[in-house]
Amino acid sequence: MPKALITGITGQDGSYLAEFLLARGYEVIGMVRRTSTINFDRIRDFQDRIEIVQGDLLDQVSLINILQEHRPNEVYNLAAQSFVPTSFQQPVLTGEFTALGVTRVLDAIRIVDPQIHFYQASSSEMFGKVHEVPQRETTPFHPRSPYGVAKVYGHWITINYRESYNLFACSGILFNHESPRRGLEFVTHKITHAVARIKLGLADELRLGNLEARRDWGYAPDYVHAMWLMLQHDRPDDYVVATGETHSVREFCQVAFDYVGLDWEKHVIVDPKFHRPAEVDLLVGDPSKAGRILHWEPTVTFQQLVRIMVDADLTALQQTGNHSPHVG
Ligand code: NAP
Ligand code: F7E
Repeated sequence: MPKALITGITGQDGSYLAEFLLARGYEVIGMVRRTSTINFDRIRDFQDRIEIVQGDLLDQVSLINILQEHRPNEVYNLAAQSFVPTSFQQPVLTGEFTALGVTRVLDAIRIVDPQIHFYQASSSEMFGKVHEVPQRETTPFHPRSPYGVAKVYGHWITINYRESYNLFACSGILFNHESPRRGLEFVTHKITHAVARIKLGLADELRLGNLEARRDWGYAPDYVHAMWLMLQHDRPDDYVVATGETHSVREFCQVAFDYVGLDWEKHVIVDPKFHRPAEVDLLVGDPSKAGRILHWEPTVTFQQLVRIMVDADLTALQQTGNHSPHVG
């Protein structure tokens, strides 16, 4: 039975990846950091089928010990401080988690078992102020936030360990991917949750920042499939994972409000509080390399994604009377 270690298992992607690997007969080890209150909402449904171990990207010894004790065949490094606005408020901590944390995991692999296949969660935020449209694996990086800068470091240290120590280390440059399990602070879930609340008469307005920003939004379960495919290939490499379509925040609002028969312009208020010190205006990926080599392609369209998320929020609110953001 193959064994996989997932850092960040309590996050959106970690929870989908764990389910995906369990369905393929993997033994799944999930690394969680110590917190005073346990937050296993996203993994509650299959918690008894995985092994939870305590460790932290800030603590090298904990990473080495986990690898020595569990001897996984594959390591998926999904843990990170992943919210861009927080990276402006806590730039040093973001660098510790999201940049240096990658080196700690790679070095633990180099020390304990260099045969491990390693996946690094790189990001389209690395392209930032884009140098070409669409963005592909060879597009130069120009990050626009401490988060983006940290991800560039994580990307290059992954390549460096592959070239220096011959590790099977892959970097997936994933464009935004969403789901009902997305954190409520990210714009897609913030919108669909507000749409559901407004529809049910629980709220009346939605305050947002830049409505003109454009993103290439895909469906998270499709994207964890791509992560796995990278580690099954006979050669480690880096891949853009995206839909190839771009839509603005404004369009996302339109489609989400329309779906429940509401006029978005009556409810959305632009609040400068949500503007960022530097913005990423336009992202759209070219996933043709992943299509050609991994035979990966997205299965959910933009319209379907919006509907999946609005439906899940409506159902959760109707069932609980309040929100249950991470379930579904
Ligand atoms: P997420 O929901 O924010 O989950 C992040 C995970 O990292 C959580 O499980 C969190 O644990 C864990 N974590 C944070 N700091 C840690 C530390 N010091 N030690 C151990 N664990 C720590 O993120 P996601 O959307 O699933 O994304 C997964 C990865 O892909 C991240 O690296 C993200 O930057 C990257 N990425 C995401 C997207 C996207 O669109 N979703 C696109 C490209 C790349 P707690 O539950 O304890 O907070
Ligand atoms: O913002 C604009 C905002 O926070 C998207 C992370 O998973 O994807 C994510 O990063 C856009 C930005 O995601 C609000 O200015 C407008 O232009 O949903 P977001 P993100 O910053 O693109 C990448 C690929 C990652 O790797 C990251 O980890 O929406 N926007 N108004 C807003 N954004 C938020 N959050 N809230 C607003 O009110």
